[in-house]
Amino acid sequence: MARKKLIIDTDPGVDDAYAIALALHAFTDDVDVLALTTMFGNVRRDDATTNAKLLVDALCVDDHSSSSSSRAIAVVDGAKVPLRMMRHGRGADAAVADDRDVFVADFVHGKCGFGNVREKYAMKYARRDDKHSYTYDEDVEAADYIAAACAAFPGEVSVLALASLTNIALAFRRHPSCVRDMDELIVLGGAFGVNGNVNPAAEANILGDPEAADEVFSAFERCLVVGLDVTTRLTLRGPEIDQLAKPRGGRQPGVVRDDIREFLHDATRFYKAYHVEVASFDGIYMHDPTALLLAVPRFRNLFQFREGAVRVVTQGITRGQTVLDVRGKWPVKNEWTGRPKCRVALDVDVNGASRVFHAALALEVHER
Ligand SMILES: [Ca+2]
Repeated sequence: MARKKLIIDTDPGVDDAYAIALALHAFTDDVDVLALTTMFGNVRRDDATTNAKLLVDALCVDDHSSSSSSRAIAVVDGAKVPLRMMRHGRGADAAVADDRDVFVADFVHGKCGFGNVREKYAMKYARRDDKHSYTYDEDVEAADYIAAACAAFPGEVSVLALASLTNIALAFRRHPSCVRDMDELIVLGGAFGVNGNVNPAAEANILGDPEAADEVFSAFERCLVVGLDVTTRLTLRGPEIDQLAKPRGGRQPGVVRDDIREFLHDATRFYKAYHVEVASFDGIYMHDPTALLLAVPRFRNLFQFREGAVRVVTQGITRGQTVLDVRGKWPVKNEWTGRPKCRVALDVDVNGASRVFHAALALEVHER
């Protein structure tokens, strides 16, 4: 089967780094990563871009077989602020806006987004010859890149959205044909039958830009969504994270390289400490990697879906809440009527998905 062309829209971020490492080292037979498009979220947009460049250089270092692609991966700047902070409807200022007031989750991921170890690994993976594994053009913006890539291969390019949906909403606003040209949109976000992770109502990615999320869910037909109902059930525990520091030796297909496992181990320390402190949980949730599993067709049977229109609350105390219409039929028309149906993952084969993660990260398996 042909590899799925994938753009990863991301705010790296420790769990973004896991997902991108898996995409570029472990699932290379399944996905062909065209680009990392960046945006605010776990960190400010400029840090997100710096981190995306570091990830591509680290993951695709001189071993071309480990890269998912024979061509360079594009790193593309996206939105610095959510839609409501932009002065223009089509977000002409999206990539240059003043982002001093944007909320970022640096208390979860460390100031740099990689648990305060970015500088160490930036030095390790620095390219002295200035030959990078990524391409970067400061004049190209994520929303336009996404639309152009989808137009170049109509029906073939999917987007894995690991952050807020600002870039996607702008792509649809500026380039309406993108709604037709994009293959699938896989969204990490929302909480359907459980509390949020920022407050009882809202999950972080959706709360980062509720207006964008509601626009995207209301516009696009081929949307797969996975939120906290599922992602909080897939974890790496302390002892499993410790194993990442132990080299497994050699470069095996389908497995993340040892030096990257070591990087993930180091970057996770700060992120794990947050989970220990806030949730008394010695481990981390595999939010972003779970969304990547959903993007890979052979892993889709690990999930159980419900289908229905999704709306996002944009006002009041439940701002950012995601509400899925599983009933579909109502006696009178409502705000969900006639909207596209998303496929929302609400349950997961925990052992099956954990086995996939363990194998890809070369961890010894302990059945739960
Ligand atoms: Ca993310």
